[in-house]
Amino acid sequence: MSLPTKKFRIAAIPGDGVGGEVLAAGRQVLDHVAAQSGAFSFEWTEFDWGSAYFGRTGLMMPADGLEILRDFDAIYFGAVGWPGVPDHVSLWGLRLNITQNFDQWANVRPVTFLPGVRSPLRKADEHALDWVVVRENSEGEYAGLGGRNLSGRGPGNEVAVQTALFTEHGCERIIRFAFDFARTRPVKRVASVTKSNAQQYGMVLWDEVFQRVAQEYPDVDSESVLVDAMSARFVLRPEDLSVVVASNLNADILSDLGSALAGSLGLAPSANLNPERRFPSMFEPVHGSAPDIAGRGICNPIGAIASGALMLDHLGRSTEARQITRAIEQTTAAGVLTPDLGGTATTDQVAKAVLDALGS
Ligand code: GGG
Repeated sequence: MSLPTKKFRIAAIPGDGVGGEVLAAGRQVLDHVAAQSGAFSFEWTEFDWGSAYFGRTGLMMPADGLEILRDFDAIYFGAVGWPGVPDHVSLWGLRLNITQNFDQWANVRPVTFLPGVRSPLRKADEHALDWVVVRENSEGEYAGLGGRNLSGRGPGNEVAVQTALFTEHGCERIIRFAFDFARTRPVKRVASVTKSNAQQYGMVLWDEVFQRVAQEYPDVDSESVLVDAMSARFVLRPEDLSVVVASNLNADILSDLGSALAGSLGLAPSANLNPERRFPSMFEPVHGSAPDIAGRGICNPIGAIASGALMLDHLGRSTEARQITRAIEQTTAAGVLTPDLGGTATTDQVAKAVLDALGS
């Protein structure tokens, strides 16, 4: 007697630009491993939300979009941002609308060093670099607090305020998440990144919470580093990093730097997690919509495919997640690389190489 197949209901939101191209590649790979396993399948529902939808409706997603998404097992997201729609309108209207309202407070961004990919780091070949940026994803500098026209004095004298919000609860949960995550990794070490010498309220609170929580994890090494020093360390002395935890803005910047150092932003996957599982979590490549290459079939699908692996892990299919990771490694090791990595392969050729590596 065969066991019933588990069906995962996934909302796919390609969004803008290359989002559709990379998500199509990722879905092919996910459907392939599901069919291979025979134990589960995906039921995809695609939503055409994004900047074109905005052009038609004045909204990036429908007013009841969150209600629609709420019952899915996960969200697979492409990219957001397109010329003609101000970036803050598209970002807040779609991606941040979802992450904030579904309390996806932990953004996990592995920095993926792959065989066959040339890194600008001098030491990249000498050390098996492996670090993960854990980004606070609900408050900090992206709390959406502030205002414009505060002086009331009109053009030329405008005053704007952008407030960063740090709550003890928000700091503590992401810092605990980082320590718990470090415990699952070969190198049990957490570096906390702030700019608390200059940002003397919120980031000092963050540092204090970090010192307190660190005492509960004597088996995990910990250190506090200023963001400017950490940026230099990413480039000059990255070999002793494991988990790097930082506020919304700092981690956003550091994870882009990390993936550029790993060879390309196109490689970087991410998971926006609601760890309590009250809401669906969202999986997306770190890169944006890349209008300059959209529609040309040459964008790198690896960030999206690897985000699919993170989604599988979240859904309890870690064996298949690892299979995808290995297939990606075989693909880059074989030199099947898109132009951002110095190669000539198309998006489809990379996806096909990953499928071939997975076998039939
Ligand atoms: N797939 C990620 C994406 O579309 N990012 C666009 C962006 O500007 N994101 C800003 C952020 O990560 O907060």
